[in-house]
Amino acid sequence: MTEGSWGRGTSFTAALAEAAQLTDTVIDKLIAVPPGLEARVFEAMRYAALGPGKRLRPFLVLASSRLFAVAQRSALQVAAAIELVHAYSLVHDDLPAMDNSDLRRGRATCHKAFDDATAILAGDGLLTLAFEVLAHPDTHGDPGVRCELVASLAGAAGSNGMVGGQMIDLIAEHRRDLDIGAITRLQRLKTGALIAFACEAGAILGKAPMELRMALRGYAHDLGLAFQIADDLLDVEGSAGETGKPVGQDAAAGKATFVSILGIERARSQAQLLVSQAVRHLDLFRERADLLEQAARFVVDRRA
Ligand code: GRG
Repeated sequence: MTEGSWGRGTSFTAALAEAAQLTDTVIDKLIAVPPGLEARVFEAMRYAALGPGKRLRPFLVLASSRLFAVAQRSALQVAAAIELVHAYSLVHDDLPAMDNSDLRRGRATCHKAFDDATAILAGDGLLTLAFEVLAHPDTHGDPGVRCELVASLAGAAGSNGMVGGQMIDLIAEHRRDLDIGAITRLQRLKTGALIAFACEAGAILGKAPMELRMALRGYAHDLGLAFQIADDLLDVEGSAGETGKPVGQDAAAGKATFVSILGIERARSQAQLLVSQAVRHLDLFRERADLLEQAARFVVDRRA
């Protein structure tokens, strides 16, 4: 990014906190509660999008934008858009028809705080708002770039990405015979695709050469899988106090995960291997990618 306080030596923790604060300021303005009866859905959207959370995807958008000197205003619009899509996915994932969870981010899930129908509408509102944001001239002066952002996020979030991954996940709940290849594909779609969009967003905004965009895609691929293995490990080793959501659910449901297939130790070393691989993809950017390197290490060391 061209502005902001991420100078040389900024720690990942400070950068993540700043990304969260800047993105929340944008989202706060985007979801203003109107006076009419429809106010309830806006309140539910705010509850979902502005609740506690790491804002890792916005951070990745800002960090990749920094590599290509993208204007901060542009990067923040995309950071907000991806967080809106992420928030929608969590709201719908928690619904009784899906994971049926009461707890998310250490507090009541959206459908528990409001009701099922409002939560469905809030998810729909968040998803569609994300594309409105990307299509807005504030996001980039070049309509070609805006179109590419819209198409890329739609690809990552839709049935060839997150929605497809969620479908496989729902089917997988009743199948214990999924092998490591099938689980890897499921997770690449369900969580990896959105993470990949976040990492490539800076290259799209900065009209970067394909070689650099591919390097970020490689990084994102390994990062996404490492993130998911860490999530599976937290489900086994973490506590609801740390993660803010119920733990032990995968094992209780007899679901095939990286941990159920590989075991704890091999899953942990596989995650570390993926982090090393992810970092190697950043070689082309040298020290300019230091925050992305720290992010890869954070993803496997996190406790929430
Ligand atoms: C409903 C279409 C649809 C998709 C849902 C993302 C997802 C697909 C489900 C969430 C379930 C889950 C626990 C997935 C594992 C990885 C993941 C996305 C964890 C939550 O992301 P974090 O850790 O959450 O970035 P915070 O709260 O920090 O934003």
